[in-house]
Parts: sequence; C-alpha cells; structure tokens
Amino acid sequence: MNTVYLSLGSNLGDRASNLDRAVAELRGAGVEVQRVSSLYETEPVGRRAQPWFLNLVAEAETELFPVQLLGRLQTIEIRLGRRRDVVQGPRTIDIDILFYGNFRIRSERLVVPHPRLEQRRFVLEPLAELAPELRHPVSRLTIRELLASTADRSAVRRAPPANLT
Ligand code: PH2
Ligand code: MG
Ligand code: MG
Repeated sequence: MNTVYLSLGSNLGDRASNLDRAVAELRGAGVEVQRVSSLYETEPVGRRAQPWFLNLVAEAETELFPVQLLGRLQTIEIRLGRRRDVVQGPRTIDIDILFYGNFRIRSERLVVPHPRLEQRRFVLEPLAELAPELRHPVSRLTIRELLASTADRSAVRRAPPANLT
C-alpha cells in the first residue's frame, strides 16, 4: 500500500457537495481515504477573476500505480461534470496528487510531488492540519516549515463543518 495525499478543490455549483461526492467516488475507485481535512474557503490563486474555492486535503492508501491513480481521478472529475475549457478557470471539481509515498515522478502526464504546492496556502493549510510533520521528499522540509515560509498571502479560512464523512 502507498500513502497518497490529494488536494481537492471546487468553485462551481454546490461546492461542498461536489467535494463530498468526490471523496465518496474515491472510496469506490481503489483509493482508501483514511482522513479528510476540514473544508477551507479560499481566495482564487492564479486566475483571480473567478469565484472563491472550497478546498480540502485527503490522506489515502492505494495499490494503484501513479498513472492509474491519475486516470481514476480524471474519471471522477469528468463524472462530476468537469469541463476542460479555461486553463486554471472555474471547475466543479479538481483533484490533484500532492504526494505519492516518497516517490518522485516526472513524466509528461504527471509530476509528483505537485510542483506548486509550496506556493499554495490553499494546499499547505489543510495539509498541515493532517500531517504537519510530513516531509517533502525532495526539499526534506516539513509541511509546517513550508507553510511558515510560503510567499503566498492569499486568504484561506477554515469553513464551518459540512458533514463530510
Ligand atoms: N486551483 C487552481 C488555481 N487556483 N485557487 C484556489 N484557491 N484553490 C484551488 O483549488 C485552485 C486555485 C488550479 O487547479
Ligand atoms: Mg489543480
Ligand atoms: Mg488538476
């Protein structure tokens, strides 16, 4: 089994229910979700002119190989109505692989650890809630340290509980 960390985000439609459905679908797709962070209400990073996101991070166990896992995540995104039109634009659901064990993967389709996670408070805050002492396999810094040193100043607020199971 490999421990993986996934970042989930939604800023279209019923955001909390999109995240809830995505977590449920992961569980039916060979991704055994162990823990889910709180929900975070987050300011859009990158393309600013779009609705705020709800983000969370999930810790899971899986036997799937990285590219298989990526395929399952993309299938779930499509099932939940994701349309790939605007790059970094609004989406019903986005599921990104942050870490796959301590592996480093750099293929055309997939780069792990996620190359922008250090620059994203909307990833680091929920990840620090679950695994503050987890070490980035390349920089060897902990998530707590990455959060303390990130240059990202975008707003990230813990949202009220939403019955995520
Ligand atoms: N995802 C992006 C770009 N910007 N901003 C926030 N707050 N949350 C996201 O999930 C997000 C984003 C590209 O995937
Ligand atoms: Mg993304
Ligand atoms: Mg993505």
